[in-house]
Amino acid sequence: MKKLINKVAAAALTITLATVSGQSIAKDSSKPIVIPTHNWSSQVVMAYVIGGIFESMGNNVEYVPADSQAVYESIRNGDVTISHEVWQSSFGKSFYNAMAKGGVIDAGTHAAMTLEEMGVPQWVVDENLCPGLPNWEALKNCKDVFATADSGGKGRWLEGPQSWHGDLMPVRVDALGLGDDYVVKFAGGADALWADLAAAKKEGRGTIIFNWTPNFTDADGFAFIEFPEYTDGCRKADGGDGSCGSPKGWLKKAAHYQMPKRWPAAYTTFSRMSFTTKDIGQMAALVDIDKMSHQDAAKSWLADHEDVWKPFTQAGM
Ligand code: TMO
Repeated sequence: MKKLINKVAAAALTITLATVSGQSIAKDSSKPIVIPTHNWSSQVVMAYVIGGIFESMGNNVEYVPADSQAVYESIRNGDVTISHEVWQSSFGKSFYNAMAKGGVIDAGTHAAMTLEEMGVPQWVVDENLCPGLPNWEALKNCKDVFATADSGGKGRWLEGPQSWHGDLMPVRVDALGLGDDYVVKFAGGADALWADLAAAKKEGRGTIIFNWTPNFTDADGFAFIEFPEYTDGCRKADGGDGSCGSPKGWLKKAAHYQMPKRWPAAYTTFSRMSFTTKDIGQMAALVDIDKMSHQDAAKSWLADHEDVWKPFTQAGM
């Protein structure tokens, strides 16, 4: 009797496996997968990298320029299919707000850890332009080091475009009691941050800019300022007083909730995608150092790193 049961069980298992492998060849929709592009280099290059990977699998893709906060609502309602760089500090709140309304899924986390923070080029620390940096309290004695023509005698923080995280830094300056000595100016785009880095180096002047890692600046050395530690709820938008730094954060992927059903193969691949600090730094450097177009950078990256991305497409093989 026991033997018979085993035989029956074995036969059932065989049938189950056959069925599962049969179902795994579900076909993706030929409708385009919509991939958003934002206004920093790694994100745009990675958009074309991921689009290239989907195309290599026979999928159709479409790219749309999108606001980096509003995109989560667009994913929720299906106008955009994915977001491939959800940075915790800047976009975590919008991502989870959209998810809570229904329609956005968490499609996994990249290997790279992230930080989005104000800082100075490493040489500013090495040459001791503001003794005590990168501890934030050193700023109390250095406003003149960071003054610029447009800063009204105060030290200047050159923030990224306001679309990235609104009044986060102006609130922080005041919350830390630095408002009398520092003023926040918003850059028109990421290129203005890199232009200021280059100009400051040439002129030998200190500069405080918003920057992040992974980025192309990882290679040169960039010192992020150490502010009071981030804790859940410390920001003004979350009910706190705002006197905290940014989290050492995650980098996630998001998808429209119907992507797994409409494009099962592409979704499986997307969920397995995980880029490292090195991968993302390379994608940014191809544009910001090598001056390639985003599309050419993506082609070049895909050609040189098949060992990284091909395995993402080979689930269950
Ligand atoms: C969202 N960003 C990486 C520019 O901080």
